[in-house]
Amino acid sequence: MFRAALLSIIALACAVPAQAVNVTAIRVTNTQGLPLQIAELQAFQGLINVAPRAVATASSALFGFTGPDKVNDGLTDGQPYGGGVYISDTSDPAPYLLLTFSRTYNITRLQVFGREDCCQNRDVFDFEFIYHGVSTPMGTIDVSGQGLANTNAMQFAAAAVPEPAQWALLIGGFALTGGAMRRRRSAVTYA
Ligand SMILES: [Ca+2]
Repeated sequence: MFRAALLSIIALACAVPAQAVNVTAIRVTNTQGLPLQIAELQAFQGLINVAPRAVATASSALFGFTGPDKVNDGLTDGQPYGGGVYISDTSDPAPYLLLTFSRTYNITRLQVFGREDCCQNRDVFDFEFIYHGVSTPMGTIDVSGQGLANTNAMQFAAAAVPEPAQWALLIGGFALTGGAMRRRRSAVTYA
């Protein structure tokens, strides 16, 4: 019985990853209700920037400027008139940008590059991590006071995403638990 309980605990520990940094999408808004302007958003899993693997969409785009795909094109250039910055439409009442991944990533670091030519007071961003439709506010990255550095970042603790070997252990744990329970029931039946 003790063994079955222990296996159940191991199975649960493997099955419940800390979901705060497990991400299927990232949503960005402007904290002050100002237009959203982003030169580049980087989302790291370990040392790898996985943001370019996402599809970028937005609530609106300012006519004549570049679209949301500029936020994950791998270029940190912050000059909008050179086509380097995504800017939301100035009449958009609640602009947002969404990076949507085709699989789960374990994001450990966000870094955002702001606009360089002007209006850096707008460069304050709120982030939400979305995991299969469930949204978690992750905090703010303030780039507004960074001057020429034009970038700031936020770090997260790595979470355990079950790897294939862990899933095998998990399934094996359930099988053993089930087997132990069946044996126990059998013993009662035939005593
Ligand atoms: Ca860019």
